Amino acid sequence: MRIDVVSLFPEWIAGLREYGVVGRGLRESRPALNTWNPRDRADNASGRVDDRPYGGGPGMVMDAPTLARTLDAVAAARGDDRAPVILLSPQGHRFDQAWAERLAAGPGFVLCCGRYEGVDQRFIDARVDVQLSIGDVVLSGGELPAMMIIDAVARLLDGVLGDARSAVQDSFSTGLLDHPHYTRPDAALGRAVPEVLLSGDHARIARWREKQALGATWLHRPDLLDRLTLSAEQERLLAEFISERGE
Ligand code: 4FV
Repeated sequence: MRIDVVSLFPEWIAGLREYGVVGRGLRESRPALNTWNPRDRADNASGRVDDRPYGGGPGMVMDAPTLARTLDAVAAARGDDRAPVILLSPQGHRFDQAWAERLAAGPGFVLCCGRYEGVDQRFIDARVDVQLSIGDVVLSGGELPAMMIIDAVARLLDGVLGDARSAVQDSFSTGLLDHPHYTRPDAALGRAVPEVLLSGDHARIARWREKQALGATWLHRPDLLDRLTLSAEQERLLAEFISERGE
């Protein structure tokens, strides 16, 4: 897989290679990461890539021709222009685990990071396939959302996570929030580890974890439960969790 990122701060994006399991994956081209600075294709000596908004108003807008020239260079380098072009913007679809799995299953993609007030609408209309948002918040640029997407996708690729089971058992991959996690020491902050986790009975442990994941989702993200059809066993576990809470 190959990911290309268009950003005025390519070194910031490239910094992903330095950290953690995703950094190691990127160093091993899992996925291959390439960055492109639109300034390199500005049509003026000062490397200007933005201008004042037509119709007036505050701030600046990134111009369409410079971004389009940059995408032309990306397509030439990729040897194909079929990779989806994704603009990070508050107007986009909400990025989630399903999007991460969808993108991880594909040949790769191009991420465009806006800055200033945004990009000229004609670039979006002519060259952007999909807009993605990390949430209803206004950031100063698309770089952080782009890095989130690279991280979420890379960790789904074979060989990136130490133990592939981690990704499978991730929150949201099951549609549920994750169960609680414990590690040594077995007494910490005046609290013990749930006995079942010390039992060595893997069936009981799996059942306890499923119940906790259902319970946590019921407590903190009931909207996720609405999207799921629980099995009879899951319904029983959730009812048990709720009754044990004395609710
Ligand atoms: C954003 C978001 C976001 C808006 C104008 C960049 C900024 C500036 N991107 N999810 N929320 N982008 O706030 O993806 O150009």
